[in-house]
Amino acid sequence: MMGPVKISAVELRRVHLPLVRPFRTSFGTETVREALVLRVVTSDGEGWGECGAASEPGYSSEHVDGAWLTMRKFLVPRLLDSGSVSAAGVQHLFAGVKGHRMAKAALEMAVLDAELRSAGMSFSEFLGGVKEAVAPGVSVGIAGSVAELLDVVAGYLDEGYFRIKLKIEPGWDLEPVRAVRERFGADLMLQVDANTAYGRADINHLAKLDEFSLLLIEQPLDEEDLLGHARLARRITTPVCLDESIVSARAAADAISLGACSIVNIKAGRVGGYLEARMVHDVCRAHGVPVWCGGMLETGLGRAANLALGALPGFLLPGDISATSRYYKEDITAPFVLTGGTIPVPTGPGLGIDPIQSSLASLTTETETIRR
Ligand code: NPQ
Ligand code: MG
Repeated sequence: MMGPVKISAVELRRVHLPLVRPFRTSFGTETVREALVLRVVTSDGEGWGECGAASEPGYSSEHVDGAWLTMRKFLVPRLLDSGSVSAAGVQHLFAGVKGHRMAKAALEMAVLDAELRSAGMSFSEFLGGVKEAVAPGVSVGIAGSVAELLDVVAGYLDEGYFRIKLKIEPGWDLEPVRAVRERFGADLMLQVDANTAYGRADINHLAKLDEFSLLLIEQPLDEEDLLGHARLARRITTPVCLDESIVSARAAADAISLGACSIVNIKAGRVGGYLEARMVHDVCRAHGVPVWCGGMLETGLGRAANLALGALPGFLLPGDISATSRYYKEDITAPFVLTGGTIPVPTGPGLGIDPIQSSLASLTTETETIRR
């Protein structure tokens, strides 16, 4: 049975995971994933959480230092003062704090993990997962040249990835997409992600992507520009998918009603937690809108939770859930690997995976423990 947990301490931890290759997007290049992971200590166990925020506020307004401060100063005291708390009640405790969804999501994840570990139930079972494994997709950064991009994509296809997502930006769009489509053929599941790099004036240009039969174009315009996305969606045949704009189940419902998207990328951090992520899934499913699981270069902890989320029935497209080796040589957990072309959804209690203490220790650059 699930029941509330009493939290006695929250341990914040900064980890540095070097990437196996630089990851370039329209908003910058990352060579090391700096992540904020945390542990809640309860009366009968512990729970682990991970914050999606990056070092810099390039993807969204949140970043590691900001999330750390927000947790220490505003969020963790509310958890510690609450007596006992259930994951379902965490957002209510945080209601007086506006925004900071990734910081809130990380704490909710840890409380949920603690609760589920105590109850002996997995994330997937709790969320309503129906799949035992998920099809892996891969997000491919902007390359130095088209030749280099083709080599990288060929490597991922050899490894068994089902779907390729190319990062695009003005000046790196039609040519690389054409080259990948020509080299790998019409059957390749191919999509693009602009991370808000275009404007409404680029609508005619983006329409030129239609000839490549892409699965979707992800977040071409500003995160606040739902109307622009609706106009774009009427002008092009490629389905429009939103990522950055979808910050809640309500935002998803509004975007769908406006015609701003016909597919939704779900990231738990961006929407404030795995419970809100499930609601985004439910809203989209009720509208017949397919969803897929986004990625934030998670450690094994976030990757485990994303696998559970991706097991829900509305996740109809392969997500940005890759094997650990796509990003990291060493992680804080045992690696997730492609087995028989898919990645198994963890089945153990909670996240179903634990940090490896020696790896966690060697990759950690800072810790802070907050007690009652
Ligand atoms: C996206 N993720 O879908 C994001 C963007 C992204 C897998 O494409 C550090 C931390 C670097 C988070 C780079 C993928 C990141 C990051 C890109 C997220 O838009
Ligand atoms: Mg995206």
